[in-house]
Amino acid sequence: MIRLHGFGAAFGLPDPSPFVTKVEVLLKMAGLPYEKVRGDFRKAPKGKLPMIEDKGKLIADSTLIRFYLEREHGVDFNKGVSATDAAAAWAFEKMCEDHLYWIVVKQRWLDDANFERGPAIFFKSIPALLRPLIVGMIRRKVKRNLFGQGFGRMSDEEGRAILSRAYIELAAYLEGRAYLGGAQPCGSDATVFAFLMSTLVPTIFEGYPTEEAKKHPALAAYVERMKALYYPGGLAA
Ligand SMILES: N[C@@H](CCC(=O)N[C@@H](CS)C(=O)NCC(=O)O)C(=O)O
Repeated sequence: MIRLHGFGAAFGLPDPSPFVTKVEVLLKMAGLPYEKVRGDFRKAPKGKLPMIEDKGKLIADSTLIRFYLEREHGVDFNKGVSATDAAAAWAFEKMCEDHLYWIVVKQRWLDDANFERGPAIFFKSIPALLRPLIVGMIRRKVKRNLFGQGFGRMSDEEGRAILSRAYIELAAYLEGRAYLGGAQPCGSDATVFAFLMSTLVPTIFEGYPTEEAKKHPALAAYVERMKALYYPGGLAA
């Protein structure tokens, strides 16, 4: 059975990492049996999660995992989807991974109040005396990554302008279609669903990523449709 290495349910989400949830939904779409295990990103081939273990191999990176499932398990995530729809869906997927993701990281990790309400729980097992040191080190690393990526150099106003356009275009695209794939979900729906949930589901985080997402009922309706299909028993299931 495939083992999906993630961080474990948190913030009302199946996993705090949308990349892990993306892979979980891909596995559900493929109908492949899997079990979720608590991973250690320091032991992962690319130093990040998700990764999967299958047939004695470790495969890292959510997109490479998708390619692996297509190649090794013969899954066609775009079955019945037109080439034009698949192309647009792929572009939206990468918009979520390269824009939305980093903005959410900034919201959760750099804002002190959000950090205390959220990611701080990941460090609770560290002895109290050491904790501030480790927390400070990791938050500085996240800040450096955000600076390198670019959103770390932007004001909230600038980040909001870019994110709000992403939501406007996505909501417009979803107008009149149930899924990115059309009448049925395609592989990229796993991604867009996971990333939209990261702003729409947790109730503990404040800031513009959540405020902007809530302006578009089409996005919330889309998340509900996907939830009903892939998490009918609730997000922890
Ligand atoms: N491109 C990777 C991104 C995965 C990723 O960024 N994972 C984060 C959690 S959301 C991580 O493990 N970060 C640990 C680190 O950067 O040290 C994918 O698609 O799987």
